[in-house]
Amino acid sequence: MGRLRWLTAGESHGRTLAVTVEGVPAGLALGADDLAVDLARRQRGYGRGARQAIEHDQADIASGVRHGVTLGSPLLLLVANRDWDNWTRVMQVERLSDDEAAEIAAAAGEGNKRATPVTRVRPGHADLAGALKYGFNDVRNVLERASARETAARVAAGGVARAILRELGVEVWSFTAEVGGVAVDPARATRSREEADASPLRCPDPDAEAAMIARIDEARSGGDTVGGVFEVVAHGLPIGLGSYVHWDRRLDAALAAAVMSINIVKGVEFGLGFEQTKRFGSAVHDVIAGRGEGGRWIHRSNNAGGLTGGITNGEPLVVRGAVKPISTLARPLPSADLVSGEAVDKAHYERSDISVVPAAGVVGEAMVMLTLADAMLDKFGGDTIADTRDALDRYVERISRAVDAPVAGGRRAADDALPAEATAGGDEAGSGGDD
Ligand code: EPS
Repeated sequence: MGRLRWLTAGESHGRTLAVTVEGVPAGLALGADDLAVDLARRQRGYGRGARQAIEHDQADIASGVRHGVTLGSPLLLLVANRDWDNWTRVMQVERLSDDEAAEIAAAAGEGNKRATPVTRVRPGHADLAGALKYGFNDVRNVLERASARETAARVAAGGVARAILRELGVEVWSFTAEVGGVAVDPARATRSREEADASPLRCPDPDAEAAMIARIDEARSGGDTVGGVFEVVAHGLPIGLGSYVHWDRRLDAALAAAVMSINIVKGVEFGLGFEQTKRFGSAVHDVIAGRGEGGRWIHRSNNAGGLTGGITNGEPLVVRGAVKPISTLARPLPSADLVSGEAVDKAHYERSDISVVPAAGVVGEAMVMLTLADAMLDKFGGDTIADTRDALDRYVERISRAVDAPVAGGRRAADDALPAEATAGGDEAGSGGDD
């Protein structure tokens, strides 16, 4: 794969986040409004912190689009950090003059947390390993980039992937499946996709959601944080994305890596996931019902989560991400000081979220969409989105047709249409070799 490539840049409190996306087909309708929807969804969710009240994330499309249509050239998307206004000196790009350094030192002396170097590393964060690895004595240099703020840039790029996938008939969404051990009961998941998306935790089960909110409140009152599970679902994928022929072409592996790369994710499952280890094979594998309407192949269940042998199998893709509790706690854990190496009572704390499972689900969608769009372009090409669509349509038509019956002896039915002398000559050459 690697047809759709993208890279983010930006610090949490720097001037802007940025992402460049390369490999987007020409001819795709795209505007900032298309990207705004997911950016806003990422900011919502019960349990989010004070930062989200400051930010109103929007992607400025700086290149790759003209008159509302992609050019096939790289896109550059900029998501400004509004909070930058409060950090201009501390996060300044230019070398500090003596006066500017003195200004920061004076602010730190007066107890300004922003101006004070961070040395009390947070358990569970990248702080300690990151500072040692890159040779920093101020953990700010680590946490600015390790922060999940960077996922806003991923979601902006994910919006581009969503626009590509929509043109190809694929829809991707997600919901909160679990918070703090409280899980959605599928029998009580009465909300429509739209209703769930608009609810405080983006959850389809109202009763479970109330219990999840209680868990978040419990964490908040204890100065604590709480994790959970999100589920991403994709409909409309054709059979045949990814491949079984080599490890780095297996789509499940690519999707797992993409979801696992989200800052807070500690595990990934497809379909029935780890549950299948507890069952016999007969209670796991999806029985193939045969070819249905329009030649579409149907399975009787979807325990595999839409992928078999590293290839999409025509059923909905179902990916779950396990979200750990955020590592910045209002009642900090004991830790150690990076500079002195001594134990300290409390790790660093500025502000944080209590729970981010709904937001992580939106980031999960983005990572899944970027991976799926790449797989689509890999299989169907993509100088223009119309070419991609045409190739997809031709392929879907082919796989919906009846498969030629195999002929005994390995001969293909088509061989029989060859002129008699061609087949006879081949046979003679073969027997000559044996003689
Ligand atoms: C985030 C912005 C951050 C945090 C959060 C995610 O803002 P700030 O650090 O200014 O409060 O709210 O970051 C983390 C959870 C983390 O562990 O770094 C965002 O925009 O998503």
